[in-house]
Amino acid sequence: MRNAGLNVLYLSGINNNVMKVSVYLFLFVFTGLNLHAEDGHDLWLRNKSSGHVNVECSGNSPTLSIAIQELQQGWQGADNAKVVLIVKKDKSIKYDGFKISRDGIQANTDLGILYGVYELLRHQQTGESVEVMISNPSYEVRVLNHWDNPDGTIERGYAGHSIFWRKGDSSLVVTESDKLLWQQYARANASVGINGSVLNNVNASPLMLTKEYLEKVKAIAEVLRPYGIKTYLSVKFSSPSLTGGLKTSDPLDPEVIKWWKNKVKEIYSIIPDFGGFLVKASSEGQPGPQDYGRSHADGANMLADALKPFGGIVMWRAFVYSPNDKDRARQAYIEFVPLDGQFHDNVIIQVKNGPVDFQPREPFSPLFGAMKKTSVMAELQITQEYLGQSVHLVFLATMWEECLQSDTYQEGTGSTVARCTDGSIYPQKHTAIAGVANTGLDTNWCGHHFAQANWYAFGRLAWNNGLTSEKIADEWIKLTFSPVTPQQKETAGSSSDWAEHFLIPVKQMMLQSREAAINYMMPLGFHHLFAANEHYGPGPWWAPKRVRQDWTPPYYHRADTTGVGFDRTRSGSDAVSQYHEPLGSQFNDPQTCPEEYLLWFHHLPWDYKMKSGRTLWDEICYHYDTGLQQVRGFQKTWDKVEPFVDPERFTHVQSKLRSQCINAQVWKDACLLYFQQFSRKPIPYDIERPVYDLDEMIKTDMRRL
Ligand code: GCW
Repeated sequence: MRNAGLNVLYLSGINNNVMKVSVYLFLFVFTGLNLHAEDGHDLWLRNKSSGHVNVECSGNSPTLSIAIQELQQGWQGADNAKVVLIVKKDKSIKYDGFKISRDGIQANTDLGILYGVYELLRHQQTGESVEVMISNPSYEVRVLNHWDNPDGTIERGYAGHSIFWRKGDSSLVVTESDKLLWQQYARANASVGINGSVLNNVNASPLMLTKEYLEKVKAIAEVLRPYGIKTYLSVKFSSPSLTGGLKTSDPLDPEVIKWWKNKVKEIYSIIPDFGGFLVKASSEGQPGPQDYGRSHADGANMLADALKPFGGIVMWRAFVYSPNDKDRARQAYIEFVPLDGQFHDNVIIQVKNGPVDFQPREPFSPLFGAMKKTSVMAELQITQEYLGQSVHLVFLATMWEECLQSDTYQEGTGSTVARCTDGSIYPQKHTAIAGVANTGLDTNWCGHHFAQANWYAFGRLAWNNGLTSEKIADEWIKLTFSPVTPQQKETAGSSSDWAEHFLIPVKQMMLQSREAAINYMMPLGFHHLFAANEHYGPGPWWAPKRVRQDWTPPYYHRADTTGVGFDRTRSGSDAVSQYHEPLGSQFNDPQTCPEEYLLWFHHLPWDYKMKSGRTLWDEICYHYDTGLQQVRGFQKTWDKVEPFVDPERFTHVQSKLRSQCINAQVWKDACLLYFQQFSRKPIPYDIERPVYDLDEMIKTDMRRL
């Protein structure tokens, strides 16, 4: 009743398109209760079959059984159609790719068949015609990185505790409900082509390599295996001395080498298809080879050699920076480029998309394309650490598309980040891509229903790095929100009605959402303006004395009365020179530097003339205000689509958007009032005035410490 009451009240407030609304109102009041509540747990896999399918499959394996079951449960093609599944080698099919023909699906592997089934069902369920096609993955390894700790907490997790780990007496017990959840997780991943999971935080606990924990990893691996998901672990580099009783963890010490070899052997004896290690070493206080005077290559190669006989890989992170260099953004390049050619062929260097740290917008990391004799993979962040966490609606595919399609020029025009990492340009033995997961124990997995779209998008881009965000959003909305029950279908009307009133506006909202977040948080190349270590609210002022300077916003924005921005030009930190020409010169000159990166590369006076003819200060003000207005627009869009969404998901998203709007206002007010102290100029008078008080905001943030 409560929902029906709410709906009536709410709908009566809509005043345009009166006829249509009254029809919806009628349907909604009397059938609205039947728009059955959805809690989001089914993700994009809500669609059920609408007819019978006859599946013919010569092989027999757990993966093929899943493929057959999926076809039967999700079939929406012609009733009684026949589908043949054939595992047969074909040179045009790569890795676990597949071929869909009129008769069915062919692949080199059982897993390829399963992927083909998901593709076929996706086409049916999104209304895309099913054509004869070959689909090969862009990357061999498509892996989620879980920053999950053994006690069940998740670093930068915003959707509840870990689905793998928990604290307390039952921490290592595996229950039936654990297994069910892991199976649902594996299915969701497989449905978008993800084939690996690193089960623990890169800030790794050495516990993870102990016998007890490895037994639990084994249990997880058994559930994930039929879905083609390999398990990987993050390892602490000092494990030999921390848990192995050795005096050192020096990678060149024979005892240390032996310890790792034995450990790896033990792992493969219980998890025969184990994928390998992910390593954060000599980074943010984590131990690493540099503690022993050794290089990243020494450390990575030692682990890689231990894994080699079993086919395992090392994903070695390049997220390194020390407070001593003049510019954090330059350091990974300085440390890693000289090591190019020294890494063994089962090492992949894992590089965050930008040179600093998953900011709302960064130029691509200059390491992409610069390491020509080393496998390099991109690390994207699905969890929204710096993008509103699980409160803000931000569709990240546009950001990842921007990065993957950035031209590095390293081997001539068209050397995009995608092509520099997927083996099209450099002869990499292994190709891979990683996404830092946003999943947790929340019923809807991701904390925000729209955050599911980011998990989905990562998988789709990992499979096909040329997909557009528009296509991904389109698919996801159709799979996640299309009417499934007869009542929902009736409410939605014809499919073109649904497209006009739901699909198109919601898609537009998603596609604009990241730019909106940039506008109200950090437009024009601003970065790292966050308060404290939470990385949620604004704190351009935040600089406690005890905190390293390169962890505080003033280090990045450098505002003073003469201007604002980080000078990374040739006369500044010279980070521009890490980019291949013509980019280096283009970024170096404020006239040719794209305005979205302006304050990333330049310190400019407040009255610097922008392309719009406005001063820099005015332009900053308009961007912040535009961001806020965009969020208000999203609220309107969402309110208007209420008749098409089940009440549970509708109210959940509506309430998140309200919080997002409040937070966007805080961002705008905090940044404008703070920077105004330096610009000493008025906020343009046609912009709505701030509503929060700067001193109050500063005090609140300080209290959050
Ligand atoms: O962005 C920073 C995060 C840390 C994270 C680190 C990393 C896992 O704030 O929480 O640690 O990056 O990527 O290693």
